Amino acid sequence: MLKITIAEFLQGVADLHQLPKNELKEVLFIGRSNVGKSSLLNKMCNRKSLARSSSTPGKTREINYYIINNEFYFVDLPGYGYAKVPEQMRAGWKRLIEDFLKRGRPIALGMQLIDSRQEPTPLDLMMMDWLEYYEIPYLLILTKSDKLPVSKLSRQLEAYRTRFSPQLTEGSCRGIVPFSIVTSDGKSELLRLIDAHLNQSQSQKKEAV
Ligand SMILES: Nc1nc2c(ncn2[C@@H]2O[C@H](COP(=O)(O)OP(=O)(O)OP(=O)(O)O)[C@@H](O)[C@H]2O)c(=O)[nH]1
Ligand SMILES: [Mg+2]
Repeated sequence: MLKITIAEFLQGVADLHQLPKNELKEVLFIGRSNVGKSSLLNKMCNRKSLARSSSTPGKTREINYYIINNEFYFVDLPGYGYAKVPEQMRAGWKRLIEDFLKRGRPIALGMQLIDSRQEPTPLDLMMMDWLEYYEIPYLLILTKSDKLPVSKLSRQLEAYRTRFSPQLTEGSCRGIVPFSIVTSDGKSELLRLIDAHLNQSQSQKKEAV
């Protein structure tokens, strides 16, 4: 299983010209503001505040690159869907993410985070459509699983599996994993899945347009 021994913040990217030039594989953290992206990243690295996690939604504005084990990147994408963000900024977010995905970077895995207590938002579904379109393998991660009673969580998981069964069977979705920073639910499974995708060849990936 993957063991994360070194994790360092590399850089924040606001303009895509600043993207790292080397070819290290990338694992993306995607989701709306406050869903738990930075918390998940910290938990995977056993660090308290490597990625700033805050109770002020919408704080992460840049694409934040972390270099892991000097081997691959964790890429924390800016959160979306925060109601108080001005329209202009929302359009900027959309352009940044879409341009980023279009570049055909060596993305080993996308991690699409959704709050386990909620339904996917229209922007979550749009992100999943983009991941499908670019044939980027991804996981749905149901965050904050500690906030649901076990029976409700398993019902929710079943509902997600049913709803997204086309993506799971014919698309790029590689699994649905409940996760919690409180109970560590899902942590070892995620480490295993990240490891597996980092070691998979890129050959089946569609060429970016
Ligand atoms: N109970 C519980 N709280 C969590 C969990 N994961 C995150 N949180 C809390 O949710 C809040 C938001 O977490 P962040 O990790 O900052 O969310 P984010 O997706 O990085 O948000 P932005 O950077 O604004 O896009 C924080 O107060 C976290 O402590 C979890 O598994 N369980
Ligand atoms: Mg964050």
